[in-house]
Amino acid sequence: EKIPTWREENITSDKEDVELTGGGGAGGLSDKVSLYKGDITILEVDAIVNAANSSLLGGGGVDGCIHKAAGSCLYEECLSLKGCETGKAKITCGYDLPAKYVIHTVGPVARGHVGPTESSDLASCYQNSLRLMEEHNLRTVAFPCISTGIYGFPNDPAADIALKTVKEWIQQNPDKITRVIFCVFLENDFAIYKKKMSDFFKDD
Ligand code: AR6
Repeated sequence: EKIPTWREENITSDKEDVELTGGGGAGGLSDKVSLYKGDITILEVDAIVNAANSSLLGGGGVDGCIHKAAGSCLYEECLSLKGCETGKAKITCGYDLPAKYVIHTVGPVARGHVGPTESSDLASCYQNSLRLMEEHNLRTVAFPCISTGIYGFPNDPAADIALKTVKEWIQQNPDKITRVIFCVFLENDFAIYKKKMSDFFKDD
Protein backbone atom coordinates (compact mmCIF):
# COMPACT_ATOMS: atom_id res chain seq x y z
CA GLU A 1 0.00 0.00 0.00
CA LYS A 2 1.26 3.41 -0.90
CA ILE A 3 2.21 5.50 2.12
CA PRO A 4 0.52 8.88 1.90
CA THR A 5 2.92 11.76 1.61
CA TRP A 6 0.61 14.24 3.31
CA ARG A 7 -2.15 13.90 5.83
CA GLU A 8 -5.63 15.24 6.35
CA GLU A 9 -5.92 15.90 10.02
CA ASN A 10 -9.20 15.97 11.76
CA ILE A 11 -8.33 18.45 14.43
CA THR A 12 -10.85 19.19 17.13
CA SER A 13 -10.81 21.98 19.65
CA ASP A 14 -11.19 19.75 22.69
CA LYS A 15 -7.75 18.26 22.22
CA GLU A 16 -5.14 19.52 24.62
CA ASP A 17 -2.60 19.71 21.84
CA VAL A 18 -2.95 19.22 18.17
CA GLU A 19 -1.57 15.73 17.96
CA LEU A 20 -0.14 15.33 14.52
CA THR A 21 1.82 12.16 14.27
CA GLY A 22 2.19 9.19 11.98
CA GLY A 23 2.81 9.14 8.27
CA GLY A 24 5.65 7.67 6.37
CA GLY A 25 8.07 10.51 6.00
CA ALA A 26 10.30 9.86 9.05
CA GLY A 27 11.08 13.52 9.56
CA GLY A 28 10.79 14.36 5.88
CA LEU A 29 8.96 17.25 4.33
CA SER A 30 5.60 15.52 4.37
CA ASP A 31 5.75 15.09 8.14
CA LYS A 32 5.67 18.84 8.58
CA VAL A 33 2.56 19.74 6.62
CA SER A 34 -1.12 19.01 7.03
CA LEU A 35 -4.28 19.86 5.22
CA TYR A 36 -7.26 20.75 7.38
CA LYS A 37 -10.68 21.87 6.22
CA GLY A 38 -12.61 23.96 8.68
CA ASP A 39 -12.56 26.94 10.99
CA ILE A 40 -9.05 28.20 11.75
CA THR A 41 -10.16 29.70 15.07
CA ILE A 42 -10.47 26.30 16.78
CA LEU A 43 -6.88 25.23 16.12
CA GLU A 44 -4.62 24.83 19.14
CA VAL A 45 -1.37 25.80 17.53
CA ASP A 46 1.35 28.27 18.42
CA ALA A 47 0.03 30.74 15.85
CA ILE A 48 -2.78 31.11 13.37
CA VAL A 49 -2.32 33.50 10.48
CA ASN A 50 -4.96 36.13 9.81
CA ALA A 51 -5.72 37.39 6.29
CA ALA A 52 -6.12 40.98 7.45
CA ASN A 53 -6.35 44.37 5.75
CA SER A 54 -3.83 47.18 6.09
CA SER A 55 -5.70 48.78 9.01
CA LEU A 56 -5.36 45.57 11.07
CA LEU A 57 -8.60 46.60 12.73
CA GLY A 58 -10.77 43.71 11.59
CA GLY A 59 -13.17 43.13 8.74
CA GLY A 60 -15.11 40.26 7.20
CA GLY A 61 -14.03 36.76 6.20
CA VAL A 62 -11.46 34.95 8.30
CA ASP A 63 -10.40 38.27 9.87
CA GLY A 64 -13.91 38.79 11.25
CA CYS A 65 -14.02 35.22 12.57
CA ILE A 66 -10.64 35.59 14.30
CA HIS A 67 -11.54 38.89 15.97
CA LYS A 68 -14.89 37.49 17.11
CA ALA A 69 -13.29 34.39 18.61
CA ALA A 70 -10.31 36.21 20.16
CA GLY A 71 -12.35 38.95 21.81
CA SER A 72 -11.96 42.70 22.10
CA CYS A 73 -8.45 42.56 23.59
CA LEU A 74 -7.22 41.55 20.15
CA TYR A 75 -8.72 44.71 18.69
CA GLU A 76 -7.05 46.77 21.40
CA GLU A 77 -3.63 45.28 20.67
CA CYS A 78 -4.17 45.69 16.91
CA LEU A 79 -4.94 49.39 17.45
CA SER A 80 -1.46 49.81 18.90
CA LEU A 81 0.20 48.29 15.82
CA LYS A 82 -0.70 51.21 13.53
CA GLY A 83 -1.52 49.09 10.50
CA CYS A 84 0.53 46.89 8.21
CA GLU A 85 1.67 47.08 4.58
CA THR A 86 0.71 44.58 1.91
CA GLY A 87 2.96 41.52 2.06
CA LYS A 88 4.17 42.29 5.60
CA ALA A 89 3.11 40.65 8.87
CA LYS A 90 2.71 41.61 12.54
CA ILE A 91 2.14 39.42 15.59
CA THR A 92 -0.25 39.71 18.53
CA CYS A 93 -1.41 37.48 21.36
CA GLY A 94 -4.27 35.09 20.72
CA TYR A 95 -6.37 36.10 23.75
CA ASP A 96 -9.52 33.93 23.87
CA LEU A 97 -8.35 31.77 20.96
CA PRO A 98 -6.83 28.35 21.59
CA ALA A 99 -3.88 29.54 19.48
CA LYS A 100 -1.21 31.37 21.49
CA TYR A 101 -0.55 34.03 18.88
CA VAL A 102 -2.11 35.57 15.78
CA ILE A 103 0.11 36.60 12.89
CA HIS A 104 -1.68 39.25 10.88
CA THR A 105 -0.63 39.54 7.28
CA VAL A 106 -2.04 41.66 4.49
CA GLY A 107 -2.50 39.92 1.18
CA PRO A 108 -2.64 41.68 -2.19
CA VAL A 109 -5.97 42.93 -3.52
CA ALA A 110 -6.00 40.92 -6.74
CA ARG A 111 -9.57 41.21 -8.04
CA GLY A 112 -9.01 38.20 -10.28
CA HIS A 113 -5.70 39.41 -11.70
CA VAL A 114 -2.46 37.50 -11.12
CA GLY A 115 0.54 39.60 -12.12
CA PRO A 116 4.10 39.60 -10.80
CA THR A 117 3.29 42.13 -8.07
CA GLU A 118 0.30 40.21 -6.76
CA SER A 119 2.27 36.95 -6.83
CA SER A 120 5.33 38.30 -5.06
CA ASP A 121 3.20 40.10 -2.46
CA LEU A 122 1.34 36.89 -1.71
CA ALA A 123 4.60 34.93 -1.37
CA SER A 124 5.86 37.68 0.98
CA CYS A 125 2.83 37.14 3.23
CA TYR A 126 3.85 33.53 3.77
CA GLN A 127 7.57 34.34 4.11
CA ASN A 128 7.10 37.19 6.56
CA SER A 129 4.67 35.12 8.64
CA LEU A 130 7.17 32.26 8.81
CA ARG A 131 9.94 34.71 9.67
CA LEU A 132 7.88 35.95 12.66
CA MET A 133 7.38 32.32 13.70
CA GLU A 134 11.13 31.85 13.82
CA GLU A 135 11.80 35.13 15.59
CA HIS A 136 9.35 34.15 18.34
CA ASN A 137 10.49 30.53 18.51
CA LEU A 138 7.07 29.26 17.48
CA ARG A 139 6.80 25.79 16.02
CA THR A 140 3.27 25.16 14.78
CA VAL A 141 1.27 27.43 12.48
CA ALA A 142 -1.94 27.37 10.48
CA PHE A 143 -2.44 29.44 7.33
CA PRO A 144 -5.78 30.31 5.75
CA CYS A 145 -5.95 30.78 1.95
CA ILE A 146 -4.70 34.37 2.07
CA SER A 147 -6.22 36.82 -0.46
CA THR A 148 -8.47 34.24 -2.10
CA GLY A 149 -11.71 35.51 -0.55
CA ILE A 150 -12.68 39.16 -0.56
CA TYR A 151 -9.34 40.14 -2.16
CA GLY A 152 -10.06 37.96 -5.20
CA PHE A 153 -6.75 36.14 -5.79
CA PRO A 154 -7.62 33.13 -8.00
CA ASN A 155 -7.57 29.96 -5.89
CA ASP A 156 -5.37 27.71 -8.00
CA PRO A 157 -2.36 30.02 -8.45
CA ALA A 158 -2.73 31.14 -4.83
CA ALA A 159 -2.37 27.53 -3.69
CA ASP A 160 0.74 27.09 -5.86
CA ILE A 161 2.33 30.16 -4.27
CA ALA A 162 1.38 29.08 -0.73
CA LEU A 163 2.72 25.55 -1.17
CA LYS A 164 5.89 26.57 -3.01
CA THR A 165 6.77 29.30 -0.53
CA VAL A 166 6.19 27.11 2.53
CA LYS A 167 8.07 24.22 0.99
CA GLU A 168 11.11 26.37 0.22
CA TRP A 169 11.02 27.84 3.72
CA ILE A 170 10.94 24.43 5.37
CA GLN A 171 13.77 23.21 3.15
CA GLN A 172 15.90 26.22 4.02
CA ASN A 173 14.99 26.25 7.74
CA PRO A 174 14.49 22.58 8.55
CA ASP A 175 14.85 22.66 12.34
CA LYS A 176 12.52 25.18 13.83
CA ILE A 177 9.01 24.90 12.47
CA THR A 178 7.55 21.48 13.15
CA ARG A 179 4.12 21.84 11.61
CA VAL A 180 2.45 23.97 8.95
CA ILE A 181 -1.28 23.42 8.60
CA PHE A 182 -2.94 24.61 5.41
CA CYS A 183 -6.40 25.52 6.66
CA VAL A 184 -8.88 25.58 3.81
CA PHE A 185 -12.47 26.61 4.31
CA LEU A 186 -14.08 25.88 0.96
CA GLU A 187 -14.57 22.56 -0.79
CA ASN A 188 -12.93 23.97 -3.90
CA ASP A 189 -9.75 24.88 -2.03
CA PHE A 190 -9.74 21.51 -0.31
CA ALA A 191 -9.78 19.78 -3.70
CA ILE A 192 -7.06 22.07 -5.06
CA TYR A 193 -4.74 21.60 -2.06
CA LYS A 194 -5.37 17.89 -1.80
CA LYS A 195 -4.28 17.41 -5.39
CA LYS A 196 -1.26 19.71 -5.23
CA MET A 197 0.08 18.70 -1.80
CA SER A 198 0.95 15.19 -2.82
CA ASP A 199 3.14 16.65 -5.59
CA PHE A 200 4.72 19.45 -3.59
CA PHE A 201 5.52 17.44 -0.47
CA LYS A 202 6.66 14.13 -1.89
CA ASP A 203 9.41 12.55 0.19
CA ASP A 204 12.20 11.41 -2.07
N1 AR6 B 1 -11.39 29.75 9.00
C1 AR6 B 1 -10.58 29.50 7.94
N2 AR6 B 1 -10.74 30.10 6.75
C2 AR6 B 1 -11.76 30.97 6.62
C3 AR6 B 1 -12.64 31.29 7.67
C4 AR6 B 1 -12.42 30.64 8.91
N3 AR6 B 1 -13.18 30.86 9.99
N4 AR6 B 1 -13.54 32.20 7.22
C5 AR6 B 1 -13.25 32.43 5.94
N5 AR6 B 1 -12.18 31.69 5.56
P1 AR6 B 1 -10.94 36.34 3.25
P2 AR6 B 1 -8.84 37.92 1.90
C6 AR6 B 1 -11.50 31.62 4.26
O1 AR6 B 1 -11.99 37.04 2.46
O2 AR6 B 1 -9.30 37.45 0.57
C7 AR6 B 1 -11.42 40.88 5.35
O3 AR6 B 1 -12.49 41.80 5.36
C8 AR6 B 1 -12.22 32.10 3.04
O4 AR6 B 1 -13.17 31.13 2.59
O5 AR6 B 1 -11.16 36.16 4.70
O6 AR6 B 1 -7.37 37.92 2.18
C9 AR6 B 1 -10.13 41.53 5.77
O7 AR6 B 1 -10.33 42.46 6.80
C10 AR6 B 1 -11.05 32.23 2.07
O8 AR6 B 1 -10.72 30.93 1.58
O9 AR6 B 1 -9.50 37.11 3.13
C11 AR6 B 1 -9.67 42.16 4.51
O10 AR6 B 1 -10.31 43.39 4.29
C12 AR6 B 1 -9.90 32.69 2.96
O11 AR6 B 1 -10.35 32.45 4.30
C13 AR6 B 1 -10.08 41.19 3.46
O12 AR6 B 1 -11.19 40.48 4.01
C14 AR6 B 1 -9.52 34.15 2.81
O13 AR6 B 1 -10.67 34.93 2.56
C15 AR6 B 1 -9.00 40.18 3.14
O14 AR6 B 1 -9.42 39.38 2.07
